[in-house]
Amino acid sequence: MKIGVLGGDGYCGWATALYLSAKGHSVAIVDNFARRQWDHELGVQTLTPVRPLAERLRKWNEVSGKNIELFVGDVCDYDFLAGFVKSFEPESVIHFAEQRAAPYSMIDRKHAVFTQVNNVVGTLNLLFALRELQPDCHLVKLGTMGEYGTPNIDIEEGYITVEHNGRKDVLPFPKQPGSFYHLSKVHDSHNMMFACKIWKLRATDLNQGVVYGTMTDEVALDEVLINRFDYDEVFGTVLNRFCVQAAVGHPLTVYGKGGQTRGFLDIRDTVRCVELACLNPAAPGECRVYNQFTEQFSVLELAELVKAAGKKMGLHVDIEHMPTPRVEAEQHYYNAKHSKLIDLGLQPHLLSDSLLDSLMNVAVKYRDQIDSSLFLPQVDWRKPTNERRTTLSAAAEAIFVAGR
Ligand code: NAD
Ligand code: USQ
Repeated sequence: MKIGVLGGDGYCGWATALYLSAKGHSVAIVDNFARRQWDHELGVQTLTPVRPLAERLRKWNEVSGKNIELFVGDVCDYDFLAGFVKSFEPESVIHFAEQRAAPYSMIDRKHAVFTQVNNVVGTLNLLFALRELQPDCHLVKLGTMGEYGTPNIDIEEGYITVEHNGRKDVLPFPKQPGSFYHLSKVHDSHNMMFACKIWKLRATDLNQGVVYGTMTDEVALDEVLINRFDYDEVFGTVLNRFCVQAAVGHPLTVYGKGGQTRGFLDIRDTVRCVELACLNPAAPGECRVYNQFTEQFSVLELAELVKAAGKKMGLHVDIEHMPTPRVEAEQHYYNAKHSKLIDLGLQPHLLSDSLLDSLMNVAVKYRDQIDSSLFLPQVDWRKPTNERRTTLSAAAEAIFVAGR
């Protein structure tokens, strides 16, 4: 297939682009390198030595003999995006190109506005470009499990049958997201459902859980291909952070009681899920939703697992409960359905099999690069204005100004 990977310089996008290319699909990456600028803005760096995209693509060509096309630009720039769709003519577009950190969206007003403009406008532009130029193309869009929040009932895959006053209907599952970032995904979901209904576009919304790990078969071929491993308080996801903290003997930063339960998946399952969605496209007019995760854990369970894995490696690991900077339930019911991708053939990698190889070993290997000052949370959901952080990167500022 001809597959466009929007956000292909990022964590999920890079692993996915290489995996699909290795499988023989014809792949093009679209990215404006915004994420690299946000790292500079915050003064943070991924643990692993991520190379410039052009260098990564040259190395991929050298080791695999395959070519990935590159379109550098902003999906919020309609002319650029339409130019990509017109020239590449994708059969599937995978849309990863958003600002994806909940803490980044909660820094202050500017970062909240920027996150929602970047994410919602990018997706709207894509919907319009597909309608105008490539209406049969299947949109595979990354949503998030966090759109649902933590309701006191089972979470379905996108839709729920409701009986009310003697009548029955299938309706979108209620959304109760926990950050302005997660809210941007809810807005995207609504825009996609509406566009599929009125224009008969075809779309799959992949409500992904928290991704962990850095190694995939393709990334492991050469260090120049290495993927991101974020561990700072803004972009670092919880399991990656705990492994890096364990590697340098820093107590694991469990927010509050640690009963926050989420769905998790290995990056190797992210790439496979996306491929399964592409190979089994939605029908015209259909906006289907898959919950994309393989196992659920509480934050405290993860901390205990990392502590035990650390012990096997001779590391002494402590767990520290600290006041949560977020507004979220610290103990709650959580049971989210996730069978649709399994039904399509996903064979999950389990955390118990990959914790040491794919995570702890990488954290220990790059231990010298770890900056412990990035561990403690500074972004506080209850106090959004932090003067130190009110400067946006130049690219973000331009989008903020355009969208305010
Ligand atoms: P990432 O920040 O590593 O990658 C995102 C990429 O998109 C970056 O390379 C960035 O430069 C690019 N980008 C952002 N805005 C853009 C724009 N306007 N134009 C062009 N390029 C743009 O993020 P990730 O972890 O790879 O996440 C990818 C997607 O998956 C996001 O939509 C995220 O919400 C979703 N997701 C991620 C996780 C996770 O744990 N990482 C979990 C669930 C869902
Ligand atoms: N947490 C800690 N200690 C830490 C870091 C986080 O206890 O040091 C807790 C958080 O309070 C939260 C949970 O761990 O309860 C998960 O936090 P996270 O930062 O790993 O994940 P989150 O903010 O939810 O966002 C990440 C990705 C986002 C994606 C989302 C999937 O950054 O792009 O959408 O995971 S989900 O959580 O299913 O919505």
